[in-house]
Amino acid sequence: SDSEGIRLVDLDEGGVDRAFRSDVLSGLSQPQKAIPARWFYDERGSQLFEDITRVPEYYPTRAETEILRGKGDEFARLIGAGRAVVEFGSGSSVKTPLLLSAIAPGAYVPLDISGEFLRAAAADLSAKFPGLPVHPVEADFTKRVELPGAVANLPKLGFFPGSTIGNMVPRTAVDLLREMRVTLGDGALLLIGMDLVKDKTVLEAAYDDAAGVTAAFNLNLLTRINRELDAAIPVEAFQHEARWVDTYARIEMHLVAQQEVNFTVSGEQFAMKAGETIHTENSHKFVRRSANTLLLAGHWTPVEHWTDAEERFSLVLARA
Ligand code: AVJ
Repeated sequence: SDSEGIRLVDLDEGGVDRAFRSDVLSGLSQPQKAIPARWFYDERGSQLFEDITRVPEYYPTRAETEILRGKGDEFARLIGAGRAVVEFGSGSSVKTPLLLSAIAPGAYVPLDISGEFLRAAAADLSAKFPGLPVHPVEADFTKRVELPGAVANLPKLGFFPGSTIGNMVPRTAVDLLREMRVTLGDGALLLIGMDLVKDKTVLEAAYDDAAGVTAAFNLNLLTRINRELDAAIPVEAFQHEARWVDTYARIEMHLVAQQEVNFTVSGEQFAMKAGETIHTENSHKFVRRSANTLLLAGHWTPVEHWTDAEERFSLVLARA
């Protein structure tokens, strides 16, 4: 592909991901320690996330898939045929084929920061949809993206499933939506997954399953830091916590120190008191109106909301 040989990951002389190290060191230096959720997804973390989508308490993936399976006729009616589907963060998932079968697209453009994921997803989709032009783009979709010339004259449908938008605080989410609006151009549509506010016990269970898969996912971040950033964090001294914070309408995941802990990361020293936490993820939840407000602030006009039968999750269609 055109992007072959371009590295989006900036490694230092020792092979350390500079952005990872700087996010961890600055995040651990704040009064409320915090590490961005994007760093969960090393190989083990990506596997654990896939496992999360199968635990009984974690409903979002099943609910969104139910919508994609059930609303195909309405997607076809409101989206129409011939659009270039631009997927932000190409999942090699079951979701994309469901959308593509419903709407008869003119092209498929998966965007991902990981060339490896990207090529796997592109190969998978090409095999399932022979004749569909597939143009993978290795890109950081949180920034403005230049789409391939081959789709310049096709109207676009942005596809951003999974409620990944919920991992961003509103101001960052709005920035991203505005960049997507510029990337996709006039006449574009956006189909975006947004998880819905619901009973706090259901939400907290979804992020703290009984089998401990989400706990392992959260704790794996510490294991990754130890391996990649020459650190010696005692992982056993931390416990996973998922808490609903109503003011922000979000689930927060934290790693809670069970005792006083002292450790080094890349030669820098850190100390935590018993009960002190590292904030590792936000997962914002929406109601119909808050979803609309976020989209409007992001320069998108809501067109339609679809939910699963239990109204746990929504797919929202918006127009530029
Ligand atoms: C990345 C948005 C799909 O916030 O629900 C799952 C990640 N974290 N369990 C979410 C996640 C803990 C997830 N998404």
